[in-house]
Amino acid sequence: MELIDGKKISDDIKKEIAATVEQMVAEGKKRPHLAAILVGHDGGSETYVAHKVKACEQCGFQSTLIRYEDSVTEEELLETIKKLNADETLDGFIVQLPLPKHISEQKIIEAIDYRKDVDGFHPINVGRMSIGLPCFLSATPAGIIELLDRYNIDTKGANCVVLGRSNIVGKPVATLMMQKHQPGDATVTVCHSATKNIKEICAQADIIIAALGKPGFVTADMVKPGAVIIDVGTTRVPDATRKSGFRLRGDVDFENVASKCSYITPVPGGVGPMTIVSLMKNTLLAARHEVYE
Ligand code: L34
Repeated sequence: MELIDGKKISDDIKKEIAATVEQMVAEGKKRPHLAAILVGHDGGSETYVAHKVKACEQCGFQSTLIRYEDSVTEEELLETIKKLNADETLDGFIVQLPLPKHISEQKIIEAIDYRKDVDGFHPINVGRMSIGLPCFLSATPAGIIELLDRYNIDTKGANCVVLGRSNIVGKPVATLMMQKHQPGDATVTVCHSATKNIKEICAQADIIIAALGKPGFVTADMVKPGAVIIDVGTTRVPDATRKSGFRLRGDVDFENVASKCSYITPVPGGVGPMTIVSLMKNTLLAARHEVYE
């Protein structure tokens, strides 16, 4: 079994990006600039956005964090998005999800100018991705593809089972895994809460991408010997032995699955850091106008 080291790969990529940025600055160009809108104080969102701000620093980007309380109205957010769309100093921005129930996430996503949508959540980017056109790829799926690529994992013709059908991970990663080139070219099955025989389907898989948010869901009996396991879950579970009071658990029963597979991503240190670095890659692409005018 080989551990897929997302932390190391993401550090390598950040260095590559930083070198490119210094070259841009030496040529008199401005530093890439990313803004993030964070609503409320969800522990996970606070951590992820803090990681994004820190990654901007490491890449030599300018960053702006805009915070609102949970009580912010949809109108206020839409107004801010309008300003960010028009702000020429800004290359891209994101609105960290989830949002409070009284705000329509879809309405917010669709208000973002797709040329600044470095999350790749706008229907134009999603649609372009699904037919293989240049676009901003959403960060978690792009990070997973990058890991498979950097570890030279052969995906052509592989049976790939995706667990979960969310718009931000399950659906797009399934789309990318079936695209007609490496990494991709896989036979993809998407399983979700209504799937029958989920254990049997997983047991046939050469690659399992688990993105359901159910800690320890993928158990050893569901894993074919030699399979590749990508664990997207990062659920906070109570842990009295930790200072924070919780620890992170993936969707895979790592202790029992690890010895059975060929490659596995740890939690933390697997897909999470790749999500952050994929956002940095998109921001660089936006600053260099490499996807859209
Ligand atoms: N708009 N909302 C928007 N864009 C995104 O790309 C996200 N996502 C998901 C949730 N909402 C979003 C993230 O940023 C998930 N996500 C994310 C980002 C980073 C990490 C995990 C999820 C991450 O860094 N995980 C670390 C551990 C972090 C910790 O200590 O809690 C890891 O090593 O897995």
